[in-house]
Amino acid sequence: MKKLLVSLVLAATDRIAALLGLESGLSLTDPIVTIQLRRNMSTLESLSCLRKSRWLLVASLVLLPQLLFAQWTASVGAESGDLGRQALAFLPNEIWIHVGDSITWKLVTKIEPHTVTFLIANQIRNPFFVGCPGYTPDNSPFDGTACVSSPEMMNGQTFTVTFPVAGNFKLSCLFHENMQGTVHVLDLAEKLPHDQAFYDNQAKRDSKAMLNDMLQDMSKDGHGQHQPANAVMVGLGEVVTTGGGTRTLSVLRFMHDKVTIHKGDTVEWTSGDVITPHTITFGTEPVDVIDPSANVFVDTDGARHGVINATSDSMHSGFILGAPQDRIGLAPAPLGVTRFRVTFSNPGTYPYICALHDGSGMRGSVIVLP
Ligand SMILES: [Cu+2]
Repeated sequence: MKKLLVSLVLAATDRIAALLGLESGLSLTDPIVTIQLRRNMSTLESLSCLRKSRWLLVASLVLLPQLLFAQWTASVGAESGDLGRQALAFLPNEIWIHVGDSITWKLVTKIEPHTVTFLIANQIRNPFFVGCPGYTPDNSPFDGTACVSSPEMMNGQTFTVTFPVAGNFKLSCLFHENMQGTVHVLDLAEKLPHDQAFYDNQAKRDSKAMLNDMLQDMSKDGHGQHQPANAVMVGLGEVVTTGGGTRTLSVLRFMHDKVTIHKGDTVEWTSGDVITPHTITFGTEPVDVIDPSANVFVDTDGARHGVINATSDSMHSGFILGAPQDRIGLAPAPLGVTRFRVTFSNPGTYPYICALHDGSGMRGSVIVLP
């Protein structure tokens, strides 16, 4: 029993000695061994200190950015309860931050998609389905040298961008041309003009103001050539600007959504929006919503026109949209297709939709009396 205990103690001593970097077989009471032990013990202590400080370093690397660099938030888009009014806007659309800060944009619209996109200077703007080309991951840094873009987003989705260098950067939505913002990235030594609470209030106030804006119903003016009773204004749009760029209010509705005419009469739809295209679509929705269906021809004044003979007929206007703005240094913008006409040969009820916005309730009907 005693022998067993001794051998166990010796084995344990060897194990400890090995752990402390001592050769097996040396006595722990040996003076040289004691010195070596002390030295090794202090190495161990400093190792454990180092380990502790390494953890501190790791913790500080994780925590410090959160302490040093601010995380800002902004919202994208706003809409009325019936989804008919869309504020195509970054809210706020101008924000001042420090180098290293990041901004998280949150999409608050249920029906209208947007992107959060930072194009680089002189980059040709792509449609939303092309992106940068492609899309960058969440938390991408933007320093002005490479494009950063979220994919199509809506309904509570978020996208965060960090800003590692100072500068003034333009923010765009690839869906909506007049939906811009500016991010001013200042050096740490510079004072920021506003805090998060300021931007939250501004976003709330501006989205309310945009959605409650009283737009003039242009359809009441008519244009003299056609009966106002047969005229339908297609959407209404208004572009407004702030110091951070433009933004748009779009009303996704047919203004006189029920029109009653007699057989042989023509109904005329006119675009009231310069940013958001719409369609007038009877019957089956086509795969290509941009172009008109084959049974549509063009009047001499440039308006598209079709003849519907039966309630079972399908007809699609293609996009109708106000002409784009001219810019100095560029060729004049084309007139654009702003009108669509349909002549109804027979009585009946003819429901139609906007193929882009029927989900938000953009529908109408034409009642044709004998
Ligand atoms: Cu529409």
